[in-house]
Amino acid sequence: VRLNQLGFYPNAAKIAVVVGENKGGKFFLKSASGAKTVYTGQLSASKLTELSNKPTRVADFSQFSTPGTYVLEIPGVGTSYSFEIKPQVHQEVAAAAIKGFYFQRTAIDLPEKYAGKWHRPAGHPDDKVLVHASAATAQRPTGTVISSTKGWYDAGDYNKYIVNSGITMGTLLSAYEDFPKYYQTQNLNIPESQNPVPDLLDEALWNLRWMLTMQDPNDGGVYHKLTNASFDGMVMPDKATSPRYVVQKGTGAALNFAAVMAQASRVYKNFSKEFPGLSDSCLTAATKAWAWAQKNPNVAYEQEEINKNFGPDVTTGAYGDKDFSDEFIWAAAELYTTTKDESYYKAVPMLPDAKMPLPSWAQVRLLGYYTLLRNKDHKSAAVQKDLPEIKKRLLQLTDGMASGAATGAYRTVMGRAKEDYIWGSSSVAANQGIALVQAYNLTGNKKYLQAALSNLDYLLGRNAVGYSFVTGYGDKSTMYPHHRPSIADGIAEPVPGLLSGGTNANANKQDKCPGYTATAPDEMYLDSDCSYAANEIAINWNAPLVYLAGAIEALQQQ
Ligand code: 9MR
Repeated sequence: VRLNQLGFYPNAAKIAVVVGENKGGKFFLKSASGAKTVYTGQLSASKLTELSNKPTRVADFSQFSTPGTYVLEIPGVGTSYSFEIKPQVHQEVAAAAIKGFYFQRTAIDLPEKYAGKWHRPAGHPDDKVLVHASAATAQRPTGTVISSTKGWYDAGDYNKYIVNSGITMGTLLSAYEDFPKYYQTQNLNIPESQNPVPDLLDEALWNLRWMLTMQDPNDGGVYHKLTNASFDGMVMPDKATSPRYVVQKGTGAALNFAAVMAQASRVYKNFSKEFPGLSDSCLTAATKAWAWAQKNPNVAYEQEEINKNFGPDVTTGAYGDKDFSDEFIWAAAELYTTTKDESYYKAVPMLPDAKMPLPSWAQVRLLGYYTLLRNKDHKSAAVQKDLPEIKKRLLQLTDGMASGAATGAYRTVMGRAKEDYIWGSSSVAANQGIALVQAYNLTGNKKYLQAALSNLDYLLGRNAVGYSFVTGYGDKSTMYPHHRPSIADGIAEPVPGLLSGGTNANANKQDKCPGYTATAPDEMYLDSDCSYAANEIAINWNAPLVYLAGAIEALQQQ
């Protein structure tokens, strides 16, 4: 019995999916003890979809709305985990997903007071980082020592990548821009919780401060990443002490940086009392990086090429995007929105084709479109002309998602096509959810919100493998993520609030971890720390979870 293992809002859809052969039949919603039946319903006829190799039946008890703790009983199949029906049913997981970033902090002790049993000493101060030969300039020759401290670990590894920080920060800052009231009162129990700034923005600032150090003040260019030469073993952060490098500057890094800094300048301007000068510094940094990218519009980070020419060889994550048309769109949209200077908008083909590609680290076009849609105060005639078209395209995209949810094996938007099950597919589900929330914000049409909720249900257990992909949340959740601290700390439970990359149709071929048994794309998942292609965690996956869970909580009364 597959369902959101946390539960349901009283007035929203409530769906469970029963996997197996049986036809039809009744289901019973019972009080948690099993003593009392509170609702009886009819399972849908079983259905075999192309993607899933198992037939499924649907138990829909949306009509039942009384708060409480319940189980679902399916005769001949079994009983579900117990779950709740209540308001704010995702409040804790929404907060935990942000707290997950606190656990990823470099360069600071995580004391028990904030980190509970996952407390640990600081790792990677990054106050003595070497300029790699690939990044050498006259002012900063090979081996120059720079300080590039703070920031989050990218994922299960200990490196810091500008490109991936881009979409992560953009998504978190957008969560705040879309739902400022919701975040105003949230308390995450982090070191900065006592200041008047929303904890989400305090947490994001930890990474923003690092990003600022990745710009070379001499030319405005931005280093692609701060990294070891090769991945660390499965050890705690403070035990991983090999030399760290900043590597070649690139167009992707410069534009991701420019976009984030321009957005941050806007967001932190409201907190100039707490952070004097920050907003201005961000904007200056953004314009310098933009200028660098104008002069260097096509510098890709090609790791193999770099290793042919420079040493030491760098073999960590590449984030090797080669197409920067979408990064230009995003950076232009942010710079225009913050400065109101139309020349940024006009510098780039903003609607190069009719595509609406779902956001990922390599594809950030929609982040720019979301920003244009959410900021209503447009003086630019060029923007005013394009906006109706952008809105139309977004609604086309999300209409397809919303109608698709009704036909899938698990009645989620996620999994309409095999292509959804890629490396980090959990972020596909979450980013589909964000697109749907954007559509809801534009139209007020609840069908978008319901469809978005179906993907939160997916992430929390209504999926073919029956896992909640969020560590620490759900009866059967990811326990052995490819996440060095979770494995090395000797604590049974993984660090909480982290989103596993999840089901990945090619994971068995990519990480070759023994133990995969799946035959269908929606079942290729293994809860093992060696399955890095299906069970790593990453900041660019957690961020859309933060957005989706927070948005659903903020909008739950709608
Ligand atoms: O998220 C990335 C995914 O899209 C790629 O297919 C994969 C292989 O290149 O890399 C993923 O990113 C990893 C990064 O390179 C290093 N840190 C961990 C990231 C998540 O697995």
